[in-house]
Amino acid sequence: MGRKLIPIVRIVNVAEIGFEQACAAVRRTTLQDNPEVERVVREIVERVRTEGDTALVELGRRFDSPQLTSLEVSGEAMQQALHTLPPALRAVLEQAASRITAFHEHQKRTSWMDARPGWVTGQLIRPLERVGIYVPGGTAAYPSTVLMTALPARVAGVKELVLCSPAQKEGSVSPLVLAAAALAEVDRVFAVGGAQAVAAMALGTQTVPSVDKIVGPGNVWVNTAKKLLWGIVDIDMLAGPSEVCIVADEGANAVFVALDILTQLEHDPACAGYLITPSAALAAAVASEIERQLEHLPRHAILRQALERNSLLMVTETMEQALALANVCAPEHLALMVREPLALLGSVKNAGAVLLGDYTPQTLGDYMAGPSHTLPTSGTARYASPLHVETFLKRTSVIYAAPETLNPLIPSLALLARAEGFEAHARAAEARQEKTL
Ligand code: HSO
Ligand code: ZN
Repeated sequence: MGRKLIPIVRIVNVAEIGFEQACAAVRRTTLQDNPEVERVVREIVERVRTEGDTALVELGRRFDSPQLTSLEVSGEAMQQALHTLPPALRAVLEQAASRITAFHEHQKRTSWMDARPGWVTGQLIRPLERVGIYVPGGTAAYPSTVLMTALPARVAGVKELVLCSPAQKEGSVSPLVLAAAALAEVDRVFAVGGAQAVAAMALGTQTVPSVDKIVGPGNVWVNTAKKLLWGIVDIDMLAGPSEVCIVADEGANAVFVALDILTQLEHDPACAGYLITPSAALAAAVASEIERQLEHLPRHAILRQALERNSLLMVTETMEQALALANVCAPEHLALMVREPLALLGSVKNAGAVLLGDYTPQTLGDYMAGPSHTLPTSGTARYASPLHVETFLKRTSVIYAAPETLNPLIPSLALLARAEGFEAHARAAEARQEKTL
């Protein structure tokens, strides 16, 4: 039988390699600049800018489907996709949708005013007018991603939602994606993928309208385009390949750990999976469980690459060290498969989402729990947050002063203005001095 002599999954010991090396091993580098990708993306952006739809059709036929004819998917086709969905699947999407909406309702914010006699400061909170959602295609279809991006935007009150997703072989967007778009009341869908989709939504073409913000995960081309076009358009984040880091104790179930790692790795060869545990026995059990499961999974070719390239089982000296390494990793998903997960929650600093305990599989977070599965990856959880309602809101500051409130501040304003060398600033304040007496 074809037993592999070389193990696919690596186990390393922090005691052997040292803490610094261990940190380096769990740091992701997928967002590093790639000049060659940038050069190609710049060319695509320029083509979309100058040729508009012509470029979208030509690039779409070349990269996505030679059958591509129409860039926009009709509203009837979206409704049709929803109505031909198997009823059980539709019910599940609806169930997910209502949980996602309910979760995000908690995040709603309204304008606020600190109003005192003669004085108001505050903030207007307004939804973005038009948002573009990118939904990846490739080897999978992502109706769940449609819900996880469109519904928080709907809760925020975004007026118009457009969506781009690459054409499948048959020449149009996946019917599952269309059905989810219809369910989430996305206004318009375009069969456009990759960097050209981001360029189209940022710059606008004859068919694709320009938007105020582009959200959603994507491959390196999509993320590079988002990075290059940021400023012309806002972006949510650079959401790259899925990642999971599992911190587990000796009581964890090796089958659960193995399957949760495989869950996030099956998306793409660039995905990453880590187990960090003080238990050498658990690491060994998980390694053999992963190898055992691997051959029976349909996406084993992808899994094998992700395991070989970006995955690691790490044995630490203590649980504290395991958590310290998880914070260095700053993974998209952190699972705490320990006996008392709540006791460790306080030590979590950097993670897109934390899943607690043995019975919170990655699958639940990816589909049903409620929080968006569009999460910061590649260590950006050091500073970034999940896609949430605020992603689709902006703030405008409000300031009002009555004469009697302004008056005592005028000397201070004038002093500071002159210190900065701004005479007009000073005089604009002084001109309002109340001449009393
Ligand atoms: N794991 C992905 C989300 C997803 N999983 C969609 C299945 N479908 C985010 O990292
Ligand atoms: Zn997933």
